[in-house]
Amino acid sequence: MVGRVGPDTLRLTEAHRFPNRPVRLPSGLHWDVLGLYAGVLDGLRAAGRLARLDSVGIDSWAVDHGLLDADGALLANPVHYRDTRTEGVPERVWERLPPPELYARTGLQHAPFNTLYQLVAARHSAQLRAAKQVLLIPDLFTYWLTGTRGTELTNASTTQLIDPRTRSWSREVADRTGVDLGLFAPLRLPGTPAGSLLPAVLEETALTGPVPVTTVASHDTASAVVAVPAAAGERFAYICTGTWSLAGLELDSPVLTEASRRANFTNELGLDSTVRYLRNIMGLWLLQECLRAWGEPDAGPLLGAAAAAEPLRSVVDAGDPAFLAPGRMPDRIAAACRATGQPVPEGRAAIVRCVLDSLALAHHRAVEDAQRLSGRSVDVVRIVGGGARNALLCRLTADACGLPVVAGPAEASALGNVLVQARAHGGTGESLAGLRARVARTQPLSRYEPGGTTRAWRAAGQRLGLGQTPVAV
Ligand code: LRH
Repeated sequence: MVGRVGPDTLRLTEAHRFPNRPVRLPSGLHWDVLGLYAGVLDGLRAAGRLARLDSVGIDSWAVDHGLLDADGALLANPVHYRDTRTEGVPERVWERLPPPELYARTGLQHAPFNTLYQLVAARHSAQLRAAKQVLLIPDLFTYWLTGTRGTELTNASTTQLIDPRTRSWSREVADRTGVDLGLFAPLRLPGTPAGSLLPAVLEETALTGPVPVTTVASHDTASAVVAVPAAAGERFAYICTGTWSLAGLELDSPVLTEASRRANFTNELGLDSTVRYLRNIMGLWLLQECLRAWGEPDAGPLLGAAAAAEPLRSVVDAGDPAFLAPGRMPDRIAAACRATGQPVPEGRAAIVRCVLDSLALAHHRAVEDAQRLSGRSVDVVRIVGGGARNALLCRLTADACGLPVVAGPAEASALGNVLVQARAHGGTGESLAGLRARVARTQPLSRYEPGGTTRAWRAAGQRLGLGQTPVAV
């Protein structure tokens, strides 16, 4: 994406888009990280044809990482967080550090894919033994582009090795779980320089140097939250919808209570001392995997048919890790409906409706729980990310939450990314509220008023036994 940021402009132009196709090897599910890097180089080349680049910034999904050897070479293709190698690992970690203490120290949700569990799972592997450095995915790309190594803070906060109170590594957690913090490169803050494109990169991309690379909020969700177009002082919840739905509040300090742990809320770090207090919900992954199972039909007509389908006939728990791994999604949804004594959705439109109703229900529960657990109430729900384009999902979320939903921008991560770069280079020291005001002034937004009552949604939650806050380990 090429971003143009001026006093009254904030514009993205898509320079290049490429697929991100995980590859299953006998050894597990991997990212094709060289293929992705080739896509980044193609993107830079295409971007250079559109504009002179003042800065480059990289964000990606969280938790995953590459291992480098003593020469700085990548030891293997990074493992995908949807791989099953961490099965049974959290239980081993908890023998040394019980879940309540782990949460009190890191504030991180329990997810089997947290970097901590991945590193413990790999403990006896030849690769980890040979590794001299762990670089999170955006930091790995930054390293290849610039030759410099760092660990960006917002993404580091998803490792389960950061203390959200000190916004620094938790030596205690690392020592007690046997993780070597020396493997991580020094922490870097969004907005700080990360070097400039190497001569070989300039040559490969036909760019003219120097091109600075700027550390952004490199966790895609952190960048997306930067671009939530809330007004200063507004009481808002946000839902970043894409492959995942990340639903919660922006706070200025973490909530580390036992109730919060049991509700599986996470305290990830955001720009400028903020905390992203949120819950991970399976998100549009459920729909993407159904479409994949059906041979990738056009989603438009299916969503149209889903809008006309019977509402709330069957719902599934969109927070259930049973939906994490790829494959056979329509069958797994049918099985979940059967297991909860609900009708199995028949036909594609009914399945899509079940997915969207289930997501809206999970959004409602997350927004409600976040308010209760943090003691902060909200007047509006802001939906950003790809799901902001899904009118049915936005309308259902407004209905389920009983609150107005303001949807947009869809490309929130890219906007948050370029805004942090622009602030760093403009030297204006603009506040987060100021960055958001730019988004609000320049990006088209849609508003959805809630319809009906939230009673039907509560009843649907009860069908899943979700009347109460779910209890995580
Ligand atoms: C979304 C995301 C999310 C993480 C998950 C692994 O892309 O970064 O915030 O929990 O990927």
